[in-house]
Amino acid sequence: MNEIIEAIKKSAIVIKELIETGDTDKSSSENSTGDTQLKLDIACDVIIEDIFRELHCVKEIVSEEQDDIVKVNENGKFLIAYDPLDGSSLVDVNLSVGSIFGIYENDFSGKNIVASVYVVFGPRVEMVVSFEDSVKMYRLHKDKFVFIQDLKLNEKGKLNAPGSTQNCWAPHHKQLIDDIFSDGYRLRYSGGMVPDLHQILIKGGGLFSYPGTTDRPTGKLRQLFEVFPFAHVYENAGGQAIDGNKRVLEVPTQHIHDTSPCFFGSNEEINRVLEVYSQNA
Ligand code: AFP
Repeated sequence: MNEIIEAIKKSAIVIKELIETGDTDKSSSENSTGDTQLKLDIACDVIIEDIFRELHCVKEIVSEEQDDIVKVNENGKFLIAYDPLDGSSLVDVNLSVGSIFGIYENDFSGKNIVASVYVVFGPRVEMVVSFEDSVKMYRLHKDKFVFIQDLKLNEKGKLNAPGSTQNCWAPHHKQLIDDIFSDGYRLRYSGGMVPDLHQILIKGGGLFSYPGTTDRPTGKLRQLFEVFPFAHVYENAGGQAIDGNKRVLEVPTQHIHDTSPCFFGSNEEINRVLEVYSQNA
């Protein structure tokens, strides 16, 4: 695992440089989910793939930017699913973005995720590692990641990050979000999953939701590259991650690019979601 974390640190230092100086134009290609890829998405993907290909402990990798699984070492132990630059469309407006990594054993499924890592590229570069029973945050100082703190969620927070567009929400979801705001929660949503979830984690709690909607019944966020890695982080930090009705890590994956509705947060907010969704199943 150490080898993988060191490789991610190496990729983050190169990607930071690329975000600062690289081209934010669109490329002529689309990824598997039909998003037009930016030149930056493709460049970050290549950086990470090249670094992972050097690791003996890695059996297979799969990127959000690629259609298929890439085989690395037949005798490797770990499988890695990664989103090289989530929220890349925010780079041109200079908002924070991130890389996400889910580390799996045996197969790419929620029940087999064993660790996850994300890197936030904002005014500072920070890396969060969820492994065994801890969630640890590091910060890039010059060219070294320095340990800053362990992360733990409170039972209840103050922030609400509701994803997608309101005209596509189910009525019970809209009611839930309205009620949460009526109870005094503050809106904090940048449109970048990594900084939005990082903020809730650092500030101690709240709710991030990306539900199934009329235009996307199984949500937008991808299980292997986005949802499962953050579910690992949130559960390990003492919070919860659900699909509305159950732990999202129990949702089966039929295809590597499957999406799932998802809710991440501290216990009080997630219990509230469970109550509303169980009455509207
Ligand atoms: P992009 O990678 O297309 O910028 O999408 C970012 C993202 O996948 C995730 O980071 C956000 O949480 C989510 O989309 C925002 O989606 P909405 O704009 O539909 O709320």
